Amino acid sequence: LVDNQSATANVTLYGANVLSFMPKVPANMSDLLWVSPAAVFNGQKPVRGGIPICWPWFGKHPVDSTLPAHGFVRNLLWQLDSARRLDSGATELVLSVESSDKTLKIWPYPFHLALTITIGETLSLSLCTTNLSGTDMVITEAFHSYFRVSHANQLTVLGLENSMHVDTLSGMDRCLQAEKLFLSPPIDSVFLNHASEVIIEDSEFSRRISIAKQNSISTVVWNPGEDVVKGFQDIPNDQWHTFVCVESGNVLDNVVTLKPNEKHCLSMQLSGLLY
Ligand code: TA6
Repeated sequence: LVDNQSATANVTLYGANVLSFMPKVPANMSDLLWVSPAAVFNGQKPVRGGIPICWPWFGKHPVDSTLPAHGFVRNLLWQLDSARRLDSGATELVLSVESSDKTLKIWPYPFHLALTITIGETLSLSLCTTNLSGTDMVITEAFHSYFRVSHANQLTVLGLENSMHVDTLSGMDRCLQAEKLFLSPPIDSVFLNHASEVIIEDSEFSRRISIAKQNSISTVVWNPGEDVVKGFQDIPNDQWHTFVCVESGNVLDNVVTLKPNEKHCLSMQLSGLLY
């Protein structure tokens, strides 16, 4: 648990998941992040909520369906390399995980992966991949962020305009996302070639959540809706509307290729504004 002058936050080393972020300014800003009341914390299954790290692939493994969805680092215990207070008063945590015999069996590439979390008036995450193999490394990745909202079908998502929309619920055809997005779950949409800030506008909470990002050209918007949620043991059926996932990463066509010894950092900044 981190509690400084700007915010409180809760981070678990299992999957390097930021489970909670509550800025202290403006006062009474409720948690920006959502964790399911039925989340499992047994170290056997990723916690349903917070900001799960999808790496080194997003979604189903492209070839081997027996491999876990969204890669394998959200199922690993990460190590805490450092925790320090910055001059700004923010708290900086560095967590990391490296390839091992276990990971090399799943994915034959030596790697180092570090997550730098900066907890201040905004929450910043930077996921840095270093390719320790002697060949090119191709990854997809995402911060699979769960945001707490008033009602998932009363939200507007701004900033996706002019990106390429892939509605994974109705096939994989691509069309231009011309307008801002009015959510009506179920939704499982990928926005490709999208690099800009996204705003979740939640009028009932009078809150805008800003999601800014760097080195990311994909955004995914997901909410299962009242039927599909029944297939998730760790989401109560009557809670489907209390969250939306807006995921910042590089997915589907937007793969990242790292040369040997190359380092790539996916970064994101979250902040809440009351209006
Ligand atoms: O981000 C969208 C998605 O890929 C959905 O298709 C759904 O599977 C969701 O992620 C949750 O995946 P998980 O493996 O965390 O249950």
